[in-house]
Amino acid sequence: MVTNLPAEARAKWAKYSDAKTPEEKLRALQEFLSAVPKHKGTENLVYWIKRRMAELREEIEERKSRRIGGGGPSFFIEKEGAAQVVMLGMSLSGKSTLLSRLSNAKPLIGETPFTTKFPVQGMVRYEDIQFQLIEVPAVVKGFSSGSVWWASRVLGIARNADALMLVIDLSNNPIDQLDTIISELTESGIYPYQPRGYVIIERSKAYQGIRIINYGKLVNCTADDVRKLLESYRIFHAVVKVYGEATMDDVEESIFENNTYKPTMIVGNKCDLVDNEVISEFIKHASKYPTIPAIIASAKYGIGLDEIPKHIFRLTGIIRVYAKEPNARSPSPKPLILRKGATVSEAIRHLREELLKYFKYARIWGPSAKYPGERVGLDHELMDGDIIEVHTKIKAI
Ligand SMILES: Nc1nc2c(ncn2[C@@H]2O[C@H](COP(=O)(O)OP(=O)(O)OP(=O)(O)O)[C@@H](O)[C@H]2O)c(=O)[nH]1
Ligand SMILES: [Mg+2]
Repeated sequence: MVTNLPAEARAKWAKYSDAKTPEEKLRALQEFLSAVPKHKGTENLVYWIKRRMAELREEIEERKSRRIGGGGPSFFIEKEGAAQVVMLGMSLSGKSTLLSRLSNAKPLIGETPFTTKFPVQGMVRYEDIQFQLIEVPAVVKGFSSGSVWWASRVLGIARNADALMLVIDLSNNPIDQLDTIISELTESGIYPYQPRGYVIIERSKAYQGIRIINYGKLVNCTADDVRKLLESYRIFHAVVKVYGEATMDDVEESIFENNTYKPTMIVGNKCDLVDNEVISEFIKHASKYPTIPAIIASAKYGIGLDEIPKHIFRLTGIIRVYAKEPNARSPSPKPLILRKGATVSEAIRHLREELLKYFKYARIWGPSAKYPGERVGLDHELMDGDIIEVHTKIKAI
């Protein structure tokens, strides 16, 4: 990007970052835009600001109409279940059919394009947990530049999801469909695969100064350059996490909250309509995106669908941990939902935060325990299927 913004613009950006309501954000962004010089280096930024402003205007409108009109169809969907997965695909690719097969939802299935005009959600069961699966109105070419009125709303939902499912009609130029959807997403700053390098900035007054954590490494810049850049945007308290090989551009992109990575899977649907050659060509092409798993299915005839919930589970990186009271014979049947890498202390935070104060040790049964009932501390890393028993310094709190 390399924007070289003047100090005035950087200060205006700080105002936007501090804004709370969509109205305040819109006003601050308008001011920021007028302070941004227009040249080649700021083209992307200006484009992004305008898109964000359009989204904010829609959000404001939507809130108003919900207040006035009550419960009509809406693009706002509350998260439910262990994770939210959004289905993206061209019209007629079979999203509604797939949703009705995998979940309790009863969406309208049509032979004419653009049958689904508003998001529809359903719950998908996987063993003892449920995922929320959302069908959104179809993706079309030019989505990332707002070619249709629902584009920015759909992209907003995708940006907010835990994972994405790209639904492709194998009987209709599947390779083209896949490449189009992926390029519309990446153009919008939503990466369905891990980008070469990216940076996440977590801002909080609770942090002392700017701390840089290198999971990957900075390229062509130093930690000090990053600190200076952040300070010029009046960011003084933050943790900066660097993944892969990240440049100063990646740091700047992340200041503008531009890019995000979503774990993604592909469903090649309508396999009943094509021969093996089409399928193997599609699979070969999909493997160009190495971190995106692809499965072949027919929603209409129920082929390949059993695999999908397991794939969703893997994508989201969820682990299930079962809490057990000391002396109880069996753990709670309802798992705590945590993410890969979660430790005992995170499990306790989900269970009952105040137990942390009185924590003495925990006992673990299951995949992460060296032996059944292993005694561990707060930093012990948990795994899917573990049982945890928390022991405190004072009894019965
Ligand atoms: N042969 C075959 N037809 C399918 C399959 N899945 C869906 N269809 C048909 O494809 C058409 C479109 O299906 P929908 O599920 O409504 O497609 P959609 O992606 O939700 O479409 P929009 O809501 O318009 O974006 C319908 O006629 C379905 O019966 C499949 O696996 N095989
Ligand atoms: Mg549909």
